[in-house]
Amino acid sequence: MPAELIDGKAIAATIRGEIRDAVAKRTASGLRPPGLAVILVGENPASQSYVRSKGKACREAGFHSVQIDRPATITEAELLALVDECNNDAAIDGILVQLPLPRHIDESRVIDRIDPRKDVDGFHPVSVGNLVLDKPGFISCTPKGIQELLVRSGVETKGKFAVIVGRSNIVGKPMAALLMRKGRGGDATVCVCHSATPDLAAVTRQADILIAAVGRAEVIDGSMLKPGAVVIDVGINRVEDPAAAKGYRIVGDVAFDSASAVASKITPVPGGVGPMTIAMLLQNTLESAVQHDTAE
Ligand code: BQF
Repeated sequence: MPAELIDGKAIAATIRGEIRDAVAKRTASGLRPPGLAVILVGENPASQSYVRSKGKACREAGFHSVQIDRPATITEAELLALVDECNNDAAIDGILVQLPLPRHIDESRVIDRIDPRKDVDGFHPVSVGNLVLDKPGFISCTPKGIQELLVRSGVETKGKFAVIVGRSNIVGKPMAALLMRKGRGGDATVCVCHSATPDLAAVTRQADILIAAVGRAEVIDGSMLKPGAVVIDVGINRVEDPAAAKGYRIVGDVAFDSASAVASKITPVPGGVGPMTIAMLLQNTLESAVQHDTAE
């Protein structure tokens, strides 16, 4: 019997509906809609597509949505000045600088410039510190979305052995912090594997919950899983496929068919983690707006 599908697209749509209702209530009572500013530098097609999806999701939820496009030739100083403008704009609750940035710009310097009260991507060092210290603050959208996916799919994390493959700042590290926290969607025993892990399969075979965030196509297969494991696939990889309409198709970090034969639950790619990332961006921006109301 193949694994049950964790339908991220459907769960994300439910969450976006909840957010839309909350926004409608706000505006009906005279409060302003949450505002998100997305800064896009250059013309990376994947980035353009991600930014479009974010703007569309914002508009559908009733947010005030601003997209700020700048050429790849923008200087770091100009970009920092733009972040400052957004920091000082009272209609903006969330600021997102789409990554990656051109090589001549220091990403970390730009992220550091975002007011942590508007850091809806959760990438600022203050946000990361708050997460680890269990203090209130914004949580990186992809790991937050994965935790929400597990909770809403009825996957118990407490007391489970969770293995994360990949140690990035955006997924692996914050995912580990979230799963080891106390409470809902937490209380797991967490292990983080990476390129220097000697026998990856020996570790992944112990996982009750496996989170694949490697960034390489289909490197996790069924032989690396414990029977009944819950598998979350964070990967978005292009593989050439002459038979596909665009000449390529998108696959995850998990070999889906092989893994599905062993796992109890699994997320698809596309339609798994990706849509949850967008839903959590909206949730963070709504939370930010609520914070800004009470601060006035
Ligand atoms: C889906 C991202 C790598 C690097 C920078 C839905 C998205 C993706 C997939 C999406 C991602 C990945 C985003 C699906 C935003 C997630 O249906 O499977 C939505 O828009 N994402 C990003 O902004 O920057 C990235 C991945």
